[in-house]
Amino acid sequence: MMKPTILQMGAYPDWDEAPLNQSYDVRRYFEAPDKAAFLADCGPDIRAIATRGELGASAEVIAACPKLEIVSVYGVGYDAVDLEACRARGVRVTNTPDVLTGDVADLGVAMMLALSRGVVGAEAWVRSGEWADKGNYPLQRRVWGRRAGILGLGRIGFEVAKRLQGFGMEIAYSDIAEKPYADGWSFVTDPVDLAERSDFLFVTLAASAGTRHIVNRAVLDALGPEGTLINVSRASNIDEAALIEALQDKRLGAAALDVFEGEPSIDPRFLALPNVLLQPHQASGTVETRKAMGALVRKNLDAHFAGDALPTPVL
Ligand code: 8YV
Repeated sequence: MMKPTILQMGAYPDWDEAPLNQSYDVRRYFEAPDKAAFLADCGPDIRAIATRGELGASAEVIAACPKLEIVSVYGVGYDAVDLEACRARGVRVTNTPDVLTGDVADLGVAMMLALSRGVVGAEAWVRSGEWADKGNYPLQRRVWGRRAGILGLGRIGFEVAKRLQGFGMEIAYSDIAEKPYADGWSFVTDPVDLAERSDFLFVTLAASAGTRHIVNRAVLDALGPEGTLINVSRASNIDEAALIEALQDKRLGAAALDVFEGEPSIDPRFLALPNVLLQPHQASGTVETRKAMGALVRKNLDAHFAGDALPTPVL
């Protein structure tokens, strides 16, 4: 039987490349020097797109693949997939929820601890010899017992909150509705109110057109000069220009960010800020989780081509 032809939007680890190539005739979009010519050549044969959360599949790519049946996303976020274009054509979409939840929550909490306790700067203090030359590292800020706000109490927000409970933190959250599983955590409807009552504001919302810049100047000002913003969701949830200004003006205390507009190129103004912790979109980046994500991408593709129910459908 002929292998279905699939379009691969970005690189995967070797342990995913091998089985993918075994089952499918894989066309590597990300390696093509001339993307338009590449699509014009192989687009008519493509039956599936295998992509990554941040790469998605644009309306243009989808339109270039008239026989497209399914888009399988390596990631829980599918905001970069043009869902309208898929819906209009009856193209199925899948993602990789659940398998990455714990790791994303872990990194969010690690970022809070690292930033608040100055872990990165303190390590540099030891290595540079400043400890011996200048004495003790400047005092930092406590985490345990302080106030946390969770913007978006979905799977990831819930796991963050559970972890923060272990630090004896006071927890509040915002979401479209009160969650029955948020036992003992305060529900706050307005993100500005949530920020006002938070020392650490975690952004754990699934991104969509409706959540774009939900963290705006008003939210940042409510979080204030003693507050810290932590984003492990998508850059589009935050007004990045307003964030940079608030950090520069010290109207906002600090920010720990795993995602950026236009990543992997980031706004160079971030690099000049002392009050930020910058991460290279690596919240789901453990061997264990990435193996589970790759397996789920293939399970969805395999189920589709076998005519079985999709394990984790979005559309
Ligand atoms: C990945 C992600 O970093 O789950 C998501 O939505 O963005 C990530 O887990 C990404 O898809 C890997 O490239």
